[in-house]
Amino acid sequence: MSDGIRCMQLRGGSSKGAYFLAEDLPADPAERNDLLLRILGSPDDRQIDGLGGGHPLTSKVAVVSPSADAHADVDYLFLQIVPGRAVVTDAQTCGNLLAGVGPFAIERGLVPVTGDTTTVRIRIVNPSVSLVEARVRTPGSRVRYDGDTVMAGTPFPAAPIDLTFPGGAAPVFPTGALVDEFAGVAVTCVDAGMPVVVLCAADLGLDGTEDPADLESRSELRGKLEQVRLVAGAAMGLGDVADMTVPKLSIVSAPRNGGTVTTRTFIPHRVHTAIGVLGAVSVAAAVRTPGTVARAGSDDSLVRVEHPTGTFDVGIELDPGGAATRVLRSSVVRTARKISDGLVWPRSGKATG
Ligand code: NQM
Repeated sequence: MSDGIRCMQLRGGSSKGAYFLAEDLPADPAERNDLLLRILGSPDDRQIDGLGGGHPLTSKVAVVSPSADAHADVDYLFLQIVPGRAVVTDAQTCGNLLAGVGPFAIERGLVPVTGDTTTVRIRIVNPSVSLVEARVRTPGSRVRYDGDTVMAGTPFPAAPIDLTFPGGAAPVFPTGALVDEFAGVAVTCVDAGMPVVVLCAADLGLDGTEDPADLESRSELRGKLEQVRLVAGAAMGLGDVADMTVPKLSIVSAPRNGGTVTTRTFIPHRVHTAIGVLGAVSVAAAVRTPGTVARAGSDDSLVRVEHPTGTFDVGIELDPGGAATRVLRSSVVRTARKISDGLVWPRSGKATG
């Protein structure tokens, strides 16, 4: 592979990633991962020799292919390329990069435009949600990126992309309890598309509105959270999560700006400047279930999740049942924008060599 490789860069929601057709990458996962490490610039922590931006939110890959599933148009495989390490993980999906999958599939000719709005049915290959419908604005037979939708976590308005997730058969509380105590801290473990451990700010001696950089600088707090995460990950059925990017840790407190809840989210070692899409859906499921550490008041299907750079609105309908609660449907609005389309040249050799 000494030639350039076809690649499109898009901002998807409040993240940024490199999008590939599966046919443009090696079929063998080990070979593919090594190539992607070199394209993104890991294991250098600044990723100075690649496309990555030196932060988990800007070191992401989407691999898209036609789907064999009759209910989907395309398959979407998300890969987190870890900055600073030679690690590529498919243990989680990414609802932010998901926002760019519909536009990318249309641009690459995998899905025909069907009018002013084109619905792209996406099968998510990673755990733990499967089918998604993305409604992409396509006036004049082209993907429209410009628009007036303002999305917190992103400084410029763009065209809306509506994402609808059907519910799953599995309950959203994978430990079978609404509250567990791990490493002396009361938590709620929830997975409505993203495994998240929810903790109360007050239980950690926090106010809940701290800056991401402030939280990242507290080594004692980080040590405690990692202790909780390792035990919680095993209890959630994820096995040994030491080298995994899940579960995330969302610290909740009372809303400050008219929303439903305030969050600060470790993903899991850096602090998110906003909150992940499916991470927010998982928090919303906990917020609307009586008995969790995050329970907030009403049963309104709109949950307004405050985060460091604004508020993220999640629509969520639950089939209530305590620890057996299921999600019937959830929805969010995101935006995406094509940044570049062309060829990328990976660093030669082996990623770790
Ligand atoms: O939770 C970051 C992001 C994400 C993931 C992370 C995401 C999601 O904001 O669906 O989008 O939690 O690692 O891109």
